[in-house]
Amino acid sequence: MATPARKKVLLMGKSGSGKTSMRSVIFSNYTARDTRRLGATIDVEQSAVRFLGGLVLNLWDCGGQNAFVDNYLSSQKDTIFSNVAVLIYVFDITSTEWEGDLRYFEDILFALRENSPEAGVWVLINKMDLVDKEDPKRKKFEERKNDLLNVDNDVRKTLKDEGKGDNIREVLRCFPTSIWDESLYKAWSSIIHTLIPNISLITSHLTYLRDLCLAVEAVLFEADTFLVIAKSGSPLDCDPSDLDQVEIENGAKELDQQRFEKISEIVKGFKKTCSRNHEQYHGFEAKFDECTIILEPLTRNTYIMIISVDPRAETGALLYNVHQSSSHMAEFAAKHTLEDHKCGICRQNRELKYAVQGDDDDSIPAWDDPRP
Ligand SMILES: Nc1nc2c(ncn2[C@@H]2O[C@H](COP(=O)(O)OP(=O)(O)OP(=O)(O)O)[C@@H](O)[C@H]2O)c(=O)[nH]1
Ligand SMILES: [Mg+2]
Repeated sequence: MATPARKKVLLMGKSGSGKTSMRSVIFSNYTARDTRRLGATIDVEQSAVRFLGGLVLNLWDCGGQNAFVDNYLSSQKDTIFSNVAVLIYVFDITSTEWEGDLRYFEDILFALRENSPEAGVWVLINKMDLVDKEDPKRKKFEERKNDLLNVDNDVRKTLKDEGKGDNIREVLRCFPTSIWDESLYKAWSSIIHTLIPNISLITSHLTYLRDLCLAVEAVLFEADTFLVIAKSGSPLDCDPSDLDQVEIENGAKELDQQRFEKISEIVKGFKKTCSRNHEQYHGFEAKFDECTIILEPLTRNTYIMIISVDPRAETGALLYNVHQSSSHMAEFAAKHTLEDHKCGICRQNRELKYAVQGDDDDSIPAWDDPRP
């Protein structure tokens, strides 16, 4: 039986910052309102989320009360901080104890960088909805982000001086979030995107499919969470200067940068309404004067959205292309080397390895199964 790629994800931050709320909205179909019922997390709550065939996230939701954190940093240090793929650290923007919060964060960062130097670090400054009215330009967020980057630099420098900091990956990334809007999806999509094996290959296939359909955008969503996994053209979080030709010609720079996350939030909400009414959400097609859109299951665990502005585009033709590509899209990342694949994109990328850290099992499953 093939072993999936397991990634340990630590979810940490002071009590009440919103860790369990986020987890519940993204992975357990809670609404933001439902999270008001959540109690404080006792010690560590572990859960495994199967996320596309080849990737399983082991989420460690670490209760943030001081007594628990003190244990994480002492008796449980090795258990908590070893083999971590990603640390997601959540702050409450309304906290009145910022200096203290920073000190805790610094201690956690030291423990992480020492035990899992290659782990990615994502900081989510949460509850932005509570301050956005009084601080629309988000000055407070920027100040806090700078403080965090300084802490990260200090930690690196100290570890380097001690001869320990050689493998530390890129600097931490910081997102403003609220469980009440699409910013939560934006942050989590960016995190998950970096964890998916062969994401560049998925992106190049999406781009190929977009061009084949004479479309302007093709976007991949995970079926349960509706997080954006990848999009055609340029990388998910790229600078406007890295957009590809089709995106530039179609004015992607001027479009709402949160457009896909908004769709995630809307469709997720719609799916919930459907299931409350004992209906199942299957897909969506729309033809307007200026564009045609489909949002269809692509593989067992993904949906694809294709947007075309070509007046000749028929939804039936777009659907046909999606159905035809489904099984190959599901299969291509199954192997360590893509040499024997007939697909031109796979052949071009034949050196590309199925990059699963510490896992050299040849029988790793494909990144997803074909459509049922
Ligand atoms: N306004 C607002 N409230 C939020 C947000 N995120 C979480 N909350 C609320 O914050 C409270 C605490 O959230 P939890 O998710 O339980 O906090 P936690 O970080 O898991 O806390 P511990 O388990 O004690 O570590 C809940 O009442 C949530 O509804 C947010 O983005 N905005
Ligand atoms: Mg909790």
